[in-house]
Amino acid sequence: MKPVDPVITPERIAVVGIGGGGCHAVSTMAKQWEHGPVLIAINTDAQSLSSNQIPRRLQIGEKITRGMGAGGDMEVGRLAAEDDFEALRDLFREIDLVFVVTTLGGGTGSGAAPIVARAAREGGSLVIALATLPFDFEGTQRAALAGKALAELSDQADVVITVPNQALAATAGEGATAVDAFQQADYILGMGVLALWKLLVQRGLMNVDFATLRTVARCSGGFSVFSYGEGRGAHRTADALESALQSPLLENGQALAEAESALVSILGGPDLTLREVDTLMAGIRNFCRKDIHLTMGTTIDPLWHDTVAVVIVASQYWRPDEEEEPASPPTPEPAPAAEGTPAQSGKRRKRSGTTQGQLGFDAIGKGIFKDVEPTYRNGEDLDIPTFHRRRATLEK
Ligand SMILES: Nc1nc2c(ncn2[C@@H]2O[C@H](COP(=O)(O)OP(=O)(O)OP(=O)(O)O)[C@@H](O)[C@H]2O)c(=O)[nH]1
Ligand SMILES: [Mg+2]
Repeated sequence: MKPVDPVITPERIAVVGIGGGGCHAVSTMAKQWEHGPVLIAINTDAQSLSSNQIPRRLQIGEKITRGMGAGGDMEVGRLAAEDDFEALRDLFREIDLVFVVTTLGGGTGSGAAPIVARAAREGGSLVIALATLPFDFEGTQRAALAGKALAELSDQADVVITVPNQALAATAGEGATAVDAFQQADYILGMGVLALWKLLVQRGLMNVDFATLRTVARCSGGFSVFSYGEGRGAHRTADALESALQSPLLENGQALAEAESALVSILGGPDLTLREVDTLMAGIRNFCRKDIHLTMGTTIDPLWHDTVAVVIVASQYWRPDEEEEPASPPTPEPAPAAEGTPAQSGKRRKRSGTTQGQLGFDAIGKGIFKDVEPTYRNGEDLDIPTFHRRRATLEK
């Protein structure tokens, strides 16, 4: 296969951490890769921001929060971002693709991330958000707040990849300490982002160009999940495949089985063989619906010698007929949205069958699991589609 010239450079990609957890995850990414996208930390909390090692940092909402954080109030986070909307827009002037990384459940990430996504989209960037959801033990209030934020974020970003902290922690293994679990969480978030930007900028067996990523992002509905697996040595392909497919992040494969579309990124060293790529793809296809819209790419990096990694982004929908509405003129100082009403962006897509905050889950049945015995775990019927179960617990 002929390598394709990259069409986007790392300087035109930004990874933005928002709020305490988001900034922490992005500072971990800074250690994971050397020559990558522009990394930016955004927070209301001046102290937390000053201890972050990322060179590009933006404190928002100084007037409202006095640098003290949003105190778990997403309205404060939203107002903080709206107050500094111009500064946010400036961040994205030369940027084509923005990864918004945030940990929902607090005030800053939950309130500010949708506004940051809007600032990026109004500047013409494609916006892919990775948003963690609170641990179960954090309680229903945080879960509800995260659900509200998720609905708003999904209205502003092209794609929102939800990553439940509970599932992230489970990938760290049973005996893992809280510190281990957070480190593992940040590592996996970083690998998810890395696998996507590398596809665009680094030559591989098969590259995905920016136009393709844009199409995938815009057609694959608002809600996506992702998983990561890696392997080393003789059984690297089988190990990577198994851990990606069985990941708690994909509900042990079920989210992929239900997905209408998926993007697969394979990372390997120069020793990666076509047979291995073939094995990985066949293994993934076996898990999917027959009519899935599958996009894949492979990145070769000398640093990945003897190692194979696979990232799967599985999306609930594939809607090739999505129409882009013309962008309305940017609004430098948008009026604050009424409570519970996601702010309007200048560039909206028509989402057939789905309106803001009303997710079209009711029409979904058990899909390919409709004829099998129900499987219960932690009180949940695992044969009800993952996307449905997840969103059903998140109130707007
Ligand atoms: N994966 C991960 N999740 C985190 C981390 N820190 C916090 N969280 C999660 O993120 C949620 C929000 O916490 P923060 O990110 O600290 O909140 P914030 O956005 O800074 O908001 P305020 O502190 O209220 O201004 C929590 O409920 C946790 O579920 C982290 O380092 N990694
Ligand atoms: Mg904070």
